[in-house]
Amino acid sequence: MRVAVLGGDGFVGWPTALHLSAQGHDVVIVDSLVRRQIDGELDVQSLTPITSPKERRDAWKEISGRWIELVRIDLATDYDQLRSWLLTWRPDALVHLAEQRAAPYSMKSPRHKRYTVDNNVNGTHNLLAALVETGLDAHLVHLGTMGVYGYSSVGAPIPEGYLPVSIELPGGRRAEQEILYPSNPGSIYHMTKCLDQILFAYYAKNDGLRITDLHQGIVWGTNTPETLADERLVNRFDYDGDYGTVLNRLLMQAAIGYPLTVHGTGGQTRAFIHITDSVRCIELALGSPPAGGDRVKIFNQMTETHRVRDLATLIAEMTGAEIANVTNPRKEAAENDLVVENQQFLELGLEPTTLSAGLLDEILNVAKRYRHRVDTRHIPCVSAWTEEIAQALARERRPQLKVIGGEGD
Ligand code: USQ
Repeated sequence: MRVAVLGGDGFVGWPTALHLSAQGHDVVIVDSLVRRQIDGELDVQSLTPITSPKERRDAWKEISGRWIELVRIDLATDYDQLRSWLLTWRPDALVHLAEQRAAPYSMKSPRHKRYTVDNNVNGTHNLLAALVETGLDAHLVHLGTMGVYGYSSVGAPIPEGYLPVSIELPGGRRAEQEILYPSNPGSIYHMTKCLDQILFAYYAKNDGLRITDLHQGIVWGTNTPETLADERLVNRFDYDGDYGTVLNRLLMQAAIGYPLTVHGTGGQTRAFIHITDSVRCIELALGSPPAGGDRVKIFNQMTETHRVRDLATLIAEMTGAEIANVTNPRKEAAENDLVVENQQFLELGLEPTTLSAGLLDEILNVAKRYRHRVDTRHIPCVSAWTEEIAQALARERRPQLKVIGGEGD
């Protein structure tokens, strides 16, 4: 299959491009490389030393004999370039990860809010419009988020995208329907993924586009079998307060002797998936496309749920790290339960990689190896959801780095 990975330079995109290439697909990365620019804007770097786009693709060629082309297009702004590239390359499938994916980054300022909406919504819409204009019948697989649902399950499992409802009609009869599960975004970033859902529903209905939306939980881990094949292929590991996600952050903090930053009581329950499973799910979704005219196919891409404080306790027990309950910069439920259906991927053959101590150790080791690259000023999450929270954060004393021994402890 000819597969384009849009956003293929990013945290999920890069291992996805490698995995699909290893499976024998013809892969091209389409990316504006903006994520590397944002590292510059925030003055942070990935914990792991990622190589340049050219060097990592050269290394892959050396190892696998397979070449991955890179096409620099900004989906949100370069519509004509996108359309002519589609007509030239004629992909069978597109994996769309080319969106600004950090909730804290999307909440930093009005500029960041506007950038996230402009980039994500225009990029997605340009892609849909270009598919219709070019008449290509490519399968579009989009990386959505579990966050479109909000995180409360009202005791019932969150279904895979569609909720059956029964509506009372005049005269006492009832109409049965399936509707998109009600959106309940918790940040501007999550809101853009809710808007994407409406765009997809419309284009599938009106133009018969074949679309799959993957509602993914929090990804943990850093390496996949392909990124482990050579140091130059190493994947990103974001640890900073904007792009770092909770489990990887807590492991990095434990590795350097920084108190584990639990927001509030840590009662937030979230869905998780290991990076290897994330990549495997994308492969499975590509192999199981909807037919033209079908409604959008929606999968819940997660394998387990955990409460933040339970993760912190587990890591503290493993490593002796301290836990710091800090002011939560977000406006979110302090405590929630979460039950999620993920039957579709299990039926397609996904064998979940769950959070076993062995794998946590592996990530701890990555973090220990590169701890000299951590800039502790960038660890706290300082992007506040409201002005009131920003003021509370400004009054708070930050956790301090505990001095620990040298390499190898
Ligand atoms: N949290 C802490 N301490 C930290 C960092 C986070 O307690 O040091 C808490 C947050 O307050 C939140 C939870 O951990 O309650 C998850 O935060 P996160 O930064 O790990 O995840 P989130 O912002 O939700 O976003 C991440 C990805 C996003 C993806 C989403 C899936 O960045 O691209 O869509 O996970 S989900 O969370 O299921 O919506």
